Amino acid sequence: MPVERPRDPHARTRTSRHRRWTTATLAAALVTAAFPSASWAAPEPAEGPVSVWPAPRELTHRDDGFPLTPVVGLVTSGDADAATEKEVRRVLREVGVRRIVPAHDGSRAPVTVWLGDGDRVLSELGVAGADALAAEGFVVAAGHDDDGRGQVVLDGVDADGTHYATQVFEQVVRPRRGADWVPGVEVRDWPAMAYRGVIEGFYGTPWSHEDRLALMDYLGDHRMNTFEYAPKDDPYHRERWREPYPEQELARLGELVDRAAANRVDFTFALSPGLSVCYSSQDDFEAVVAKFEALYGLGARSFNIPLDDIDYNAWHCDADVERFGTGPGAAGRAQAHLLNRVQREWVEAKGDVAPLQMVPTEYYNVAESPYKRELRERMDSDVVVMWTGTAVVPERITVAQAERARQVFGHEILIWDNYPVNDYAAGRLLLAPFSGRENGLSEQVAGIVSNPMNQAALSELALFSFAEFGWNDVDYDATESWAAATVEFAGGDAELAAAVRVFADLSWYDGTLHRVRSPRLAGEIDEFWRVWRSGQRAEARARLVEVFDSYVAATVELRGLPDPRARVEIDAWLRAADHWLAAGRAALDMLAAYEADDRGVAWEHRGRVASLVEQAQAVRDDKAPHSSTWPKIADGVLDSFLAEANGLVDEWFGVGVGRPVAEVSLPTYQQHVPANMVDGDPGTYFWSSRASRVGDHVGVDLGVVTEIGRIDVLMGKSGSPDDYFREGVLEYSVDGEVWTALTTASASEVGVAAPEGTRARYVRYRATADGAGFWLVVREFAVETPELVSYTVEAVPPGREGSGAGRVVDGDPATAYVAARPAESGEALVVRLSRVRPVERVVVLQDPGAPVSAVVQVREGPGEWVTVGELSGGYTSVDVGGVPVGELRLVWAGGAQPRVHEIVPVFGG
Ligand code: LTM
Repeated sequence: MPVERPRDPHARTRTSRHRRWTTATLAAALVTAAFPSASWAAPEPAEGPVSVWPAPRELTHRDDGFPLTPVVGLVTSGDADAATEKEVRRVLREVGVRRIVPAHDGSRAPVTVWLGDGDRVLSELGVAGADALAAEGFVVAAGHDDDGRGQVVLDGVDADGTHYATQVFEQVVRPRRGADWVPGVEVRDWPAMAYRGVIEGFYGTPWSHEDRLALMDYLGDHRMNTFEYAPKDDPYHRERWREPYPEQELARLGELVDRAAANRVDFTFALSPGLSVCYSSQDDFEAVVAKFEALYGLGARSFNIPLDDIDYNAWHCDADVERFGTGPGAAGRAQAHLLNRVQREWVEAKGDVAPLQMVPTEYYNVAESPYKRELRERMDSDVVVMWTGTAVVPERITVAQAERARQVFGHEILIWDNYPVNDYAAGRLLLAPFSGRENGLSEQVAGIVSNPMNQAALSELALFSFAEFGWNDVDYDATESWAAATVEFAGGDAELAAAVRVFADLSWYDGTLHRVRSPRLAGEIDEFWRVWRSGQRAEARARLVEVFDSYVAATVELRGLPDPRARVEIDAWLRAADHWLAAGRAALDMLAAYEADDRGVAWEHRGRVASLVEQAQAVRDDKAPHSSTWPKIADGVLDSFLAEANGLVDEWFGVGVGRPVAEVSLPTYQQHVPANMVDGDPGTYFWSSRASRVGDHVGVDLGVVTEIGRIDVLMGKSGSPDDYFREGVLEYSVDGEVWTALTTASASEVGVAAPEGTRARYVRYRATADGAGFWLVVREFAVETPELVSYTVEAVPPGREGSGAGRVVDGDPATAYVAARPAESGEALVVRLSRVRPVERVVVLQDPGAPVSAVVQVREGPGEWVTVGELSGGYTSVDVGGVPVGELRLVWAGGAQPRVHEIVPVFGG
């Protein structure tokens, strides 16, 4: 019979703890009980392929399935422990079996379950037993014996294997009217990796006790056998490692150890002494052992000493310098010394403790080094080394890299996979497929554990795939596994699962495994602009409305996720998504008004866009580090769409024309956008989100070719004084293609006067050396442009703090002058131009929700003001008639508090 690899991501899912059809099955079983012989004549159920996860290596469908009868025989053997027998009894009861008859070598019951062995029946079924399989392997066989009786064999190579066979049996049995059905099936399966599971090893808010308890069940349900307790922000794990756990916390750890054991999960206790340890100290050795002893007393039998994220050039006692010397090689010797003592004097002495694990300080590469050589040559060969790949969060981990890791560390390798951990990506949920791990890694490594997100329940989406990869990395398919994971995550609800996949697109990018931003939405937005530019604007808008609505529908669905913890964890992201998507819809309304040539309505929608973005950016999750910023939703895609739509209408309003626009080649860190470089305020700044490299540049586009004078580039800031280009060249260009150097520099502040008569449209400062790992801050990129008009503003009442009068001429309608108090009649806001120019119109953009009355006046210079119009509503355009203007003002009628976003003189001539 052919070997199949069944995948049906939309199949009903259930776990041993979430079984949901007991009553119906029991009723069906009762009917069968009344007519026992009828059961054999029962028709075949409508069968699809059997769905088992993690996906088995070998699954063969047979045609000799049978219904479960109310009385079932149970034969147990040495490869089954009491817990598994209890489990199989629970499963049988839940599928409607009323009486389980113990038997030694078979029973006369119409159906018999053989737990742990069943060689005779296996040979009747023509199925090979589990004996030759790897540890934890198992065989599940169901079919008719020679007498036509139903036989189920759950044959593990060991007790764990038999337990897993029981889990598979529960997944295989399918509910059916009348009696649950056992399909004829043969499953042979075994794990590829010995360690499969999770390391809670992140920074930020640690998981709650309830999260950890739930995780133990999740691991057990998914054939994962490892939980490593290593939360960076548990003080007793790292900062205060020498101190014993307070009684209450120890009691909780005890509960975790117990729950892990009940799920066949090895609870690995990790202690990180590297911030302060004296490697040669007897006291510190004893402190490590004392901490381990406390956990051993609770039942833990697996231990780890992570030495990641420490400065291995710094010693914490003179004795270490004397004994080991200095430098990374010395660190390797020192660490090997302490670990060997723990392994040999404690682990081995105990006799029932798993080999010690450790995380080397150089955990993120495979380069040969004095440090690794010392570990390789001196550390006890039993110690298992954790390794994250060739980066802290590598996009890919290949078999060749893992092989190299094994060679260079000289020890068994356990992958600490920094996915889906999000402590380095504040505001991001990592919901995309677990990808980039090469099939066949199990040839080189002993296991893989996931470092998950601060959000425990949402991490299960990725953990599902870790379970599959650890069990059978050879056949693993990231996209398929992700689809199956969403179905389980959605409690088997296919629509909800689809919504999870839709929503995940908004939370796709992590900069590491997933470097593309919101691929579906990005594609739709590209298509929108293509169709828009082709002139089919209404069609383009209609399609994008549908797309936004599909995401909105997904957020509504996700509020119904079955796990209440997941609902709480995702809430901030759903709220943020609602605001961003509403902003997207508002932008489309704004573009509709643009099409209809209605500036007033467009301005109202422009205001809605800004306010929705503000609301989105005000949302906070409560877990560190995510509480420090807003939840990221399609950032770089949806916000770029809004910026492009805003830019289009702003230009139409006349805003920003003839003003410098900041241009940068580096990505932006949080809200420190490039526009901050050209806002005239050195208190705001552009900040890159990565280190600068040769070829990176920052600069301005002046919009027109014009005369340029002095140029000042102010980089770095207090707190980040090193965030500047180490070496660079300041250059200008007329066309953006051919550049002329003005000066080179290597300081954080660069200033130079362009030779008289220099004309340019573009000015930039380009890095000619790497930034030595430092990011880039640019407080101001100022270019004197004597031919262009600049503005000064004076306002009575003055602006509120952070909303000064300068905002009315900053070229950004999203910002506003907000008067500190209501204006009195006759008070005014005055805008002075650096040069007198003929003005055709003055556009005033006020808060459309609270427009204030004022008259608009202009004059060329000192002398009489001429009234040219009045403010009316949010958007006002007043004809000036092309007269020369040096100043203009708004004279308030009084009584209300002005909020003016922009004042735009539209020049003639
Ligand atoms: O990856 C390791 C070995 N150590 C730390 C983790 O604690 C942290 O969660 C990840 C992700 O930020 N990076 C690390 O370097």
